[in-house]
Amino acid sequence: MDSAHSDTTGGADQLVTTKILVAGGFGVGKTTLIGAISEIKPLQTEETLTDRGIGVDDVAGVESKTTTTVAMDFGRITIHDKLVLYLFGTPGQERFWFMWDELAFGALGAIVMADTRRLTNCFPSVDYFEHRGTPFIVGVNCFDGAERHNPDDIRIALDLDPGIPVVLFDARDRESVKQVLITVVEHVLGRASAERGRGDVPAPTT
Ligand SMILES: Nc1nc2c(ncn2[C@@H]2O[C@H](COP(=O)(O)OP(=O)(O)OP(=O)(O)O)[C@@H](O)[C@H]2O)c(=O)[nH]1
Ligand SMILES: [Mg+2]
Repeated sequence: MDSAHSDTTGGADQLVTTKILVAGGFGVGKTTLIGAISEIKPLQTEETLTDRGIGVDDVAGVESKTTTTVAMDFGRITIHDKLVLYLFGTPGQERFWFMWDELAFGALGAIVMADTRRLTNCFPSVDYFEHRGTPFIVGVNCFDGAERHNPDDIRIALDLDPGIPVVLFDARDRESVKQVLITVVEHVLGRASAERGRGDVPAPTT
């Protein structure tokens, strides 16, 4: 696992900073999530969707969407006085996927966002993190009017490992997003401690 940009090796009193990626298909709500939770004005790289995207950009389900992320989103959230998360949102459209490697560098964990109306759109993100070995969770953004599904059914539909958390949430709601972030941090820590237990990675030095 690549952790060059995250510091989780500090002692109990040290501030730990962690980079978390927010990924998922076009229009699933990545920019919305970071905007809802960031304590700083989020960096956004939105460009207007124009007629040239007709036939290329699938806006089904998010017809009111007028802009798209062309590079990245960035935000920051202090979970508690010892833990700060830096959030990096990926661009959802396939023509910008070449940027994912750069954005993923140093990330300790990821949230793959899904929309049950367009579930297959999150497959490339799931594949990407599985191949990279980056711990990830799936956050199902519950759009108004979208059918609700049980997280276990979604896990089966996505063919996920049983240990990967699947949570339902609302990307516009700060408290709901905070729960998702806590879930991803706990998942990252749980996986790191399981790997240490197997002797795959050394215990952190204090
Ligand atoms: N009803 C509802 N609308 C949402 C929700 N989350 C996002 N939206 C809307 O859905 C659209 C998509 O949101 P974005 O946050 O731009 O999606 P994105 O994943 O960043 O999109 P790209 O970067 O273009 O891939 C926007 O119009 C949001 O206002 C949600 O939970 N419920
Ligand atoms: Mg976006």
